[in-house]
Amino acid sequence: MSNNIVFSGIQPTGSGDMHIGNYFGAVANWVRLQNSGRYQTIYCVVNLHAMTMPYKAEVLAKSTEQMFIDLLACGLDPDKSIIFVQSMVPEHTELAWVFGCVCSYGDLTRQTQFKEKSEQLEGKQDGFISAGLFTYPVLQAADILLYRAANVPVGQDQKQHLELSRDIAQRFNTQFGEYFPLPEVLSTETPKLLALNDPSKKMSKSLGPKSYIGLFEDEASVRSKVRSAVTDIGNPEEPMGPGAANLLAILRACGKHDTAAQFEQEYANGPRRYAPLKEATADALVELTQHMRARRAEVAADRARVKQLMQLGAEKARSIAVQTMRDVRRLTGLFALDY
Ligand code: AQP
Repeated sequence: MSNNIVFSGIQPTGSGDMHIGNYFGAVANWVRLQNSGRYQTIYCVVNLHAMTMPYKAEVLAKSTEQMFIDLLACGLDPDKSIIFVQSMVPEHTELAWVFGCVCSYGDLTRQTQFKEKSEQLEGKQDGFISAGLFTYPVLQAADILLYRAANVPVGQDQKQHLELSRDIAQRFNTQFGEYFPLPEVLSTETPKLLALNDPSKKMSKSLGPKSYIGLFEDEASVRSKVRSAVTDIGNPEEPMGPGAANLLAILRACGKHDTAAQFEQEYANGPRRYAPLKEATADALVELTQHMRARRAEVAADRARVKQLMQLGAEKARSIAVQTMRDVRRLTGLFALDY
């Protein structure tokens, strides 16, 4: 069962800043899909997911609004897409409970994101690891399937969770009757950017600001981070290391295909000097972040409109979510007030 419904979400974690991994791995594609006119696109700031790691309430509230603004600045258009905040549609958590009962404990224990994030927490603060972090992929399946979306544009790190969403949909359909589509990943050409300071890991908000370039970061900071990005020593006898390849991937993602091809040709024919590559990458990123900062300032200037769009987006999302939950309650034998 396939359809043209697209759903994806982004967490407002940390300071709420989107990084270029989020942008090139997912959000830039969200905008393309929206503008293609071929899909019904639904995008969400998944603030409930951000609660699975230690956080402060006042920071979460601020960064949720900031992420909503940032999505508009990236080119999401409320006239073309449904854009909303997850906690404003309570049906997400209701469906997550139902899905928790058709998802096996064994499948959840095999999720690598839980392993990685719980390792990050071990030894930190009081070493508290929430059950929410463990059941995170169940809520993610509910996010997608509440809108019966068959298409999910995400980065490579989310592939395993998507497979679990398919298993959950499949098990639900087998037990209660064919209802949910089996969602598929829509990947970009940049499905995984690596951390600048440790290219053995993916660029990630939770690895701290040295690992990523924020999409709205200022020039001095962009240049300094790219300058100190970890690369190999440029020995042509050795294969190129992942750090240098990551810079080439960033250049290409910024649309500088010719420059990237020139560097590749140069490196194939002789020693690899990375200073010019770093400079070109920084130039491309400064161009991008300057443009994004200007867009963000424009959107943020009208806060009343932002609040209104948040409300309207949630109302549109909810009109679909309520219908799905009505069907799900009927199929699963649950009583409700309207039933
Ligand atoms: N490094 C990356 N390269 C390509 N795509 C990426 N994504 C994340 N990191 C990369 C994609 O961005 C979308 C939104 O991600 P998210 O914020 O919901 O969660 P995440 O994947 O956990 O991103 P972070 O930065 O690693 O956040 P923290 O550290 O807070 O968990 C997703 O589609 C993701 O694939």
